[in-house]
Amino acid sequence: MQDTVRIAAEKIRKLEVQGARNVAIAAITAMETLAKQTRAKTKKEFLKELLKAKETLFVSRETEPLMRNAVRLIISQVEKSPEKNIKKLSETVSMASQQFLKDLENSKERIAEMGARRIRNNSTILTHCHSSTVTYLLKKARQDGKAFEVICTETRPVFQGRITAKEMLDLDVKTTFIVDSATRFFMNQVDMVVVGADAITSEGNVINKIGTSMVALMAQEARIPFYVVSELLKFDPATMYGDYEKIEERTPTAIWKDAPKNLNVRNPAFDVTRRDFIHGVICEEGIISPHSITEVMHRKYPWVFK
Ligand code: RUB
Repeated sequence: MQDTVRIAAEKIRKLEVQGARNVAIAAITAMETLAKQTRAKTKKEFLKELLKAKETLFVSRETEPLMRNAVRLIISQVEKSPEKNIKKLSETVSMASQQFLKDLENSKERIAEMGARRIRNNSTILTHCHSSTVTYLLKKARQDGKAFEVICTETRPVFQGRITAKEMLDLDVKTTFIVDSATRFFMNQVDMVVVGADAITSEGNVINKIGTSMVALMAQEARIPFYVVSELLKFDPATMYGDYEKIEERTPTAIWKDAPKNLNVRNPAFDVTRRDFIHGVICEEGIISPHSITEVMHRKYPWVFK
């Protein structure tokens, strides 16, 4: 029964599923399938299965609070339910999963709508890595008739920038592809930087693909607005209570396959951009200051803190 979850977790771990949204969607879908296929006889057994799945999914990628918030919410619905019938409890999982996915989709639409208004006609936008939320926003801006150019960083070592570049070309957007280290060279040709997020802390700092904080630093130096485009549920409540967001470190062979023996090759997947570098967070509640993130979360998603 846990096979579905194990397969999903493996795909997430191996980066066959990429980007925080897609990771969360894959995890939610796996939980729903697990609940549908369950052979549990009692609520206790059913919950045990769900908690085991949670453990497997959580270790697949460490820096993914959207997935963790989703899985925690789904399990809490079962815990709270007075129902003992397994079929009914399985339906509870389905309903919670479908609702979460629907809300996630609505957030994406709202983010794109508001964010697209910030894209100026004939401007140049720089983005780092591949964020499906960012590319959807750019697609919306295009559909709204805005003309703009995009500069994509290649995003070593996995080259997610290539996904972004291809998506932009499909939208007929003039696109320039650069190595990560050329970002400063091009920064003075840019009107705005937009990046996605994997995690947002209680202090309003943002964790995104490695190199994002460097791009933010360069944007600040050049006085270019730097926006984070993110669903609020990438907020990690654990950071509120003292925990640091864990930064996933990936295999060194992704950087240098046959590196000399004794060479210390490090491959952190994400870094932290301090809130002071962030012009605004474009989220489903509007374009907000990173300073207000905890307050907004308390208002919009109080269950996250429970
Ligand atoms: C992807 C990445 C993306 C965020 C946001 O890293 O850092 O910017 O996950 O993406 P990786 P989205 O490729 O290592 O998963 O907006 O699609 O959630």
